[in-house]
Amino acid sequence: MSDKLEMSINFADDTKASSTFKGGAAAALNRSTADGKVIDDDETGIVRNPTEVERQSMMNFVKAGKIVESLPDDYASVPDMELYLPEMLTDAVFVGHLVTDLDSIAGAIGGAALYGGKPARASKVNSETQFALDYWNVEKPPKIEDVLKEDPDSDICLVDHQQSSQMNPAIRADKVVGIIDHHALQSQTLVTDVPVYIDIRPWGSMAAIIAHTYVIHSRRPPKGIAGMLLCAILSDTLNLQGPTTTDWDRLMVSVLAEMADVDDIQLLAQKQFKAKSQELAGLSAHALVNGDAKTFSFKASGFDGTIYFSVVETTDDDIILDRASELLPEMLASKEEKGVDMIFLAVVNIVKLKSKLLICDHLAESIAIEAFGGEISCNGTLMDLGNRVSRKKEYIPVITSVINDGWTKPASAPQAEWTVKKLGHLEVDPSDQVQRRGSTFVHFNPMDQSTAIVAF
Ligand SMILES: [Mn+2]
Repeated sequence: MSDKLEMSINFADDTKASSTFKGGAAAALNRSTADGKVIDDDETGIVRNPTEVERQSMMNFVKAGKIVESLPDDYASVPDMELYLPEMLTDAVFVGHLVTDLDSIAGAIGGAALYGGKPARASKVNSETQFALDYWNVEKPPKIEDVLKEDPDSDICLVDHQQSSQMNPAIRADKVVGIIDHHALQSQTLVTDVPVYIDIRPWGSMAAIIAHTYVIHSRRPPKGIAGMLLCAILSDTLNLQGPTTTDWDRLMVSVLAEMADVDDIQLLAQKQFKAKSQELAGLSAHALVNGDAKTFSFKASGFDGTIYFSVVETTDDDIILDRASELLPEMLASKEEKGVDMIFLAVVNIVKLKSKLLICDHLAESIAIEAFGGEISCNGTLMDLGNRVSRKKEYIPVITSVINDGWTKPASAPQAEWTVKKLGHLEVDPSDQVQRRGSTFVHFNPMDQSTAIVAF
């Protein structure tokens, strides 16, 4: 366990009883154990490591609570100097990028509410965004085309982008009065004739910038907007795990969770990822493997180590399983990166209520055979788990009994299909997906016993 985590747990213990702050951490704190774990399920009593978003919220919830508590109920009592907001944004239309995402929609809604403008959407909202709108009961912003048809002279504040190629074509460049963004300034950055209001910060999400601006202007966003901004940070940072995540994103997650009254940040993140998984086109292999993963520790005679268990819930598991040659190496890379001993990825079809398990090495295969005994295909990399669908109730308890009942590592190790040659690094692509780049793997083909180097 890291020193940081140890500190947070002690800290949490001191404040658990007395604190009225939540900051998304209430559930994790209530379920935390003396040795820094979290009870995953009351019935089975199985414990796991805190997820990153739980770990961060357990570290930040008191700080965040105090920040929120310090905001005046009536900000008119704050000196004007501290309330400065750029007048040029008043009445502007706030709009995000094409192929729009949650950060763009939440940023437009939050920015419009903060600066006194109107939100709009640049394109159709995705399933993750629709989830957040429904969850927080916030109205979907109108189409930018419709807003501009009604009022063609509207000023525009671009949020979550500043590249002209990402702008909705209905927007005239000379109407842009503001840009609030967190992306690099590249060759297609918008050119303007006059100075515009610009707030670009190298943070993990645009929503964190809006949240922070609310706070430094002594304002509280309404609960629904705080919730939208919270979900947007979780989306862009892959639940605070992405490489662009900053301490500001981490702190704003706790501040917004406090404002939005969130008890269980992990549960919210899980529900959101499930909604995101309904549209698989934009999901990277890294996001699929790490979007909803939990780490379980074991201490038995035959196995003393950790298992990283990922779940992707989807309506179309074939689309995911078709990407096995991308997912299996990513599983191995994530295993190495997270420093765990074993990794599984269960792909759950939530319509048929059936699941399949991706297996990337012989250790995992051996446990899976004893635990589930399902039919194995694809050279030992895929097991049919039948109608099991719950990690909490049906996967982990069975694996736990197998290990506690004396499972031991198989003696001989057949050549693995995939091995990591070079881990590479994580980066955030232009559509804000966390991707692995610069990695190489060795692929062994058991059919003809050949090997090949595959780069991602
Ligand atoms: Mn963004």
